[in-house]
Amino acid sequence: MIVVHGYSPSGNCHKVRLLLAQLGRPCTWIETDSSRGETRTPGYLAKNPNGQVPMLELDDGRVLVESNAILCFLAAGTPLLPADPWQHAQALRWMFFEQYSHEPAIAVARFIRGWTDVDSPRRAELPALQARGHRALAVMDGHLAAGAAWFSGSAYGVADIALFAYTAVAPDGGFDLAPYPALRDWLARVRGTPGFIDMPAPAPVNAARLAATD
Ligand SMILES: N[C@@H](CCC(=O)N[C@@H](CS)C(=O)NCC(=O)O)C(=O)O
Repeated sequence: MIVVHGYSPSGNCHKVRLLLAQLGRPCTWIETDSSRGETRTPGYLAKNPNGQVPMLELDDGRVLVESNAILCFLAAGTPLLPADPWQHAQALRWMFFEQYSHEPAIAVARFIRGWTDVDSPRRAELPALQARGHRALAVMDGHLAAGAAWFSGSAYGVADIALFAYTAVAPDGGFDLAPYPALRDWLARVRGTPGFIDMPAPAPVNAARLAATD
């Protein structure tokens, strides 16, 4: 059976869990708390020298890292990864956008608010991250407001899963989604797709920090 090393409250890891659930594929989930250094042990680094989750391990010992590469691998040959080259490229376009323009701002703002001390110097990064994250959210909202229903080409798929992960929890990073009605409608559409599962809640200590106002 497929093994996923993942940290449950991580959006990057939840992408993999959500896709597997929607494909109806069971997995063995090995909880690996990246916030406690569990991805930096010698044993883990031997498999993934980049020291991050998620990491997929196949029965034959092959290992795949990078959440969006994992999504493409698992969804290959299914309707969740378009076969048509143009539609396929649209999905990739949004997955690259997610990793460069979206996740580094929105996920990092959420991490700083929920996983660092309230007096951490990293909190000074929040205004710039929030400005960058709002630019990404506005780009997404504009795509949807122009008439697109999804980000994975013409149907729901891997790019929607990739973008959903941290957009759904963007309020944790201090992002108000009220100015983005098309984005909020899309979040609801994703939640309505067959087999959808929500991301597990963070530990109480992290949830309490996320709930506090800055
Ligand atoms: N580009 C990577 C990012 C993965 C990532 O940032 N993982 C975080 C958890 S969300 C992690 O493992 N951080 C631990 C570390 O970097 O030490 C992906 O999409 O898989």
